[in-house]
Amino acid sequence: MTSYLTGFAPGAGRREPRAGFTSDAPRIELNGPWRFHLSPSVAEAPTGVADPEFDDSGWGELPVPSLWQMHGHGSPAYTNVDYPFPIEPPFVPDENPTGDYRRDFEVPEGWGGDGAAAVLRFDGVDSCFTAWLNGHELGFSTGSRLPTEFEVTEYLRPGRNVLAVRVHQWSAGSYLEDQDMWWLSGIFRDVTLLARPAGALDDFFVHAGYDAATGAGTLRVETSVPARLTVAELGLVDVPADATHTIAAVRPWTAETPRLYQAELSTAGERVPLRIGFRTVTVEDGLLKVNGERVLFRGVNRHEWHPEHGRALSEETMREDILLMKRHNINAVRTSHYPPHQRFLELCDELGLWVVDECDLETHGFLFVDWRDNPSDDPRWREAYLDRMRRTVERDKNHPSVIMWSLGNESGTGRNLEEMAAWTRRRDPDRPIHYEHDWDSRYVDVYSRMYASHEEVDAIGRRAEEPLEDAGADAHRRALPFVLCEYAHAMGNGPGGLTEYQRLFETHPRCQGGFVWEWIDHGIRRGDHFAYGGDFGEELHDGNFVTDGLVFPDRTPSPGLVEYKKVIEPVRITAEADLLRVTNLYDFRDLSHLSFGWTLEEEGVVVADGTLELPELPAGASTELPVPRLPETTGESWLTVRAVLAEDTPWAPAGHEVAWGQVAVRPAPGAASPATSTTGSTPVSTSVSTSGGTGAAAGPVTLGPGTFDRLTGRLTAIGGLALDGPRLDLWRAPTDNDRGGFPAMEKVWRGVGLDRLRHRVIGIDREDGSLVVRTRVAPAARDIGVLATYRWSLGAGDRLRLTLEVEPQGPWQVPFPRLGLRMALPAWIDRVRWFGRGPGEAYADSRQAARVGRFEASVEELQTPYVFPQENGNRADVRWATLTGPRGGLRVTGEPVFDLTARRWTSEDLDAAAHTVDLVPGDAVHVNLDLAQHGLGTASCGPGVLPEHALTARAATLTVTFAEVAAPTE
Ligand code: IPT
Repeated sequence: MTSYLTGFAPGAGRREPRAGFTSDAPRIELNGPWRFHLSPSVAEAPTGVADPEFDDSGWGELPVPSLWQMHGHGSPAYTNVDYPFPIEPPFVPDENPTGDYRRDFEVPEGWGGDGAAAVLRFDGVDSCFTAWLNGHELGFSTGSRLPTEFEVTEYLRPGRNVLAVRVHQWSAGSYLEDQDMWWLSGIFRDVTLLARPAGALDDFFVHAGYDAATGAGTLRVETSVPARLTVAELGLVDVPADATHTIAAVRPWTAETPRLYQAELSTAGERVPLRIGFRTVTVEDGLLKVNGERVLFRGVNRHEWHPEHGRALSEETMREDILLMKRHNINAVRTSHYPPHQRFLELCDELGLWVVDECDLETHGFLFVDWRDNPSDDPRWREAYLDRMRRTVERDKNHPSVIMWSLGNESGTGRNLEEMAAWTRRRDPDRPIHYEHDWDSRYVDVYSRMYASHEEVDAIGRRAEEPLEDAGADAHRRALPFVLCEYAHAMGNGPGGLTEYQRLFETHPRCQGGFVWEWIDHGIRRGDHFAYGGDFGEELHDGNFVTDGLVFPDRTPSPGLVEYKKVIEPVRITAEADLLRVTNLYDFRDLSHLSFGWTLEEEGVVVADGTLELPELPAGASTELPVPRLPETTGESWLTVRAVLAEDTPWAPAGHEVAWGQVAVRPAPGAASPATSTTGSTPVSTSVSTSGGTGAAAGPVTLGPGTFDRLTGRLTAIGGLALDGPRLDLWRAPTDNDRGGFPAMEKVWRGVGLDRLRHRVIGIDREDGSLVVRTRVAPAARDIGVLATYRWSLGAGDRLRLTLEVEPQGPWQVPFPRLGLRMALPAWIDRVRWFGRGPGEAYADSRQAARVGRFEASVEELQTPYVFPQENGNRADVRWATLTGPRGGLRVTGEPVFDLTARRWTSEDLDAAAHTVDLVPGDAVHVNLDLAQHGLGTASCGPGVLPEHALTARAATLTVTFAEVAAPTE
């Protein structure tokens, strides 16, 4: 009965794949509540469900489209590469959750007109289903994210019709759907009944090319039945569709300028509105070109995700994704790893994004059995592979945004992939073919890799990569353009190193950019936090590897996205001597859609502003402008130049910031002078040494406003502000990137005991009016350590000045996670104001987006809620900060700068937490004042921290001063 579940055939009874389109022909939407019943196995599923008279009154309801695990039936499960069932293709487990769906619907008499046919369309069902209309079996289908159509003319009747659908979680098709995402099931895209009037158009293929040399467009629409074409704007009125029409001058379609022409195809039976974009994609001179120009992908990999609905997305959510992408300077999407909902591609056509449309295919789990029996090279699966590719290409072939086909992801190599490529090339010679796992690039048009290091990308950019053994294959690949179809794994805090990649893409024409992995965290909303792999009791899972996006599950941009936006900005504003340099990094357009303004800030306060006039600047060009005349300032001053949208666009309002640059026009006046009180006007009240073990009877030690513990030498109060004074801190709650890589930095750090350092006081002495506390900080069981010397003195204005001197001892072979001070302030502290980089967090290798300015935030707002808690929230290059509350607070000033973190829990709490809800405010605000932190890198999948961003263990000095801030007077 269910042999189709474990057969190699991709389906039966289905219509031939064809273009996805809507027309004026009648249609009946079958979305909405359906009757639903879930059985734990096929054997336990009810019988007779196809019978129109079947009694489903005992069943519940489930919305279509949706995924049943997102509605409390069964549970989501997450694995990345692992198949969650034994690898014995094509067999699947007996425990195969099976969902029965039923609904009825009315069809009006004479629907569709005389001689009309009817087609039932499923846009996506995960993973395998059979459908019955009025008791008649229509067929079955696999290919979860691909459309299936059944001819239902002979079974449809006027009046009440009953549709039954049985969906299985597992099928042979599941072996081809091992994408890194939640395993979820059900009818998750639209279901529609389409009338096909007599003489209706079954399929069509728009060929709309652009000749960059002449500006001419050519248009031909292949149609399944003779059709007429009208593009009024181009003077084409009711011309034969399937003939080549040359239009002397058209405006081309690009992702930057998504010009679409409204058109209409008509046949005897129907009218189809079309939107045509003229563009030509080629691989020439070793480069991928659109309309004759090399393009640079500032891309992301996009899975379809919503924290409550899973992969069943509303149009609103799709639009939100694209608006967010456009607003963050992203110009390209790889539809990892399956064709998206069709509406998404329509929106890409309209709003402008380059799309690499990827087939619904991945067999990655065969990696763990050395690719034995990989379906990609097994002729029994040939039909299923070709079926998936045909359904992808046929559905999406009319989208100008789709500029490349991708065969799938991580499926090894083999004949079936090769055949997919060959079929695609025949069917659509106008789009290049992509497939990453074919490292030799034998059947693709673009050399693609994932997570290659900067060094390797540089070599590839110079066409100096390691040669392939076969000289012919090597020559072929070396002549291809290069893209990183995945890079910069955006898991947790990071990615670091984006700037260095971008520099390579801008240096080597062959390197045409890449697609950050990935767009969104696939966290599932659970009460007040987001769940990830393992949270649903899965016996096998890959934890939080599923939350690795540039936006959080609720689509709040993460700092990684903000950084990416800055790194890939299409306009670069820099300064050289007294000149501003503006470079147009668009591939096609000039800058006339932007207006340029500047502000001068002194100590972060705006003191002047103005606008800049730019000469016409074509794509790729740059210009120099004199720095505007600026008023005299005395404090540290920065000129910020911004490029904003001059007018509203469909994706952002006028005023939206596209790019910016900052120039220091006046440095900070000389750093605060060192201690002024060496004369002893406010002497240290006593000098003690712990060595003699002098009793605790004597009072505390004081220095100016500072009170110190006589045994530990730690500051316990400044004036009336009680605190847990600063001491050396080297530890940070490991980031996902610290936890990845071979070896993982986290392991290395824990291995040497950096998470369990102990402090031993060597001596507390008075030296020239200073209080000097010497300590040694080291972990148990190791002989490495750090000498930490705290020199406290009095600075100007009775400020307490601290110089921390750090000197590593012993064979340190690991970088420090961080190097600085930690302290604890009373819990009533709630506001932080600072002059430094902001407004967001910044780290050594992810700091382009943080500009110098004056910022303010609550302690809560300083936290970045990474789905899996980890180090976050660092504010860089802080000149001064105040941490205050209703009772006053503390002012910290750097000499010259420090990095600042403030949170209501410790790094240890962060380290121990598994979900954001585990972080509970304690009875203090914990503050880190750092000289530096180790970079972030992207080792959760990819290269680690570049050497220039590593925090090598070395002797170092950090100087900061502290002053109490008085309570505000009412
Ligand atoms: C790569 C996959 O293509 C992608 O789907 C995702 O799993 C990503 O890794 C990590 O999040 S494959 C990896 C083994 C390089």
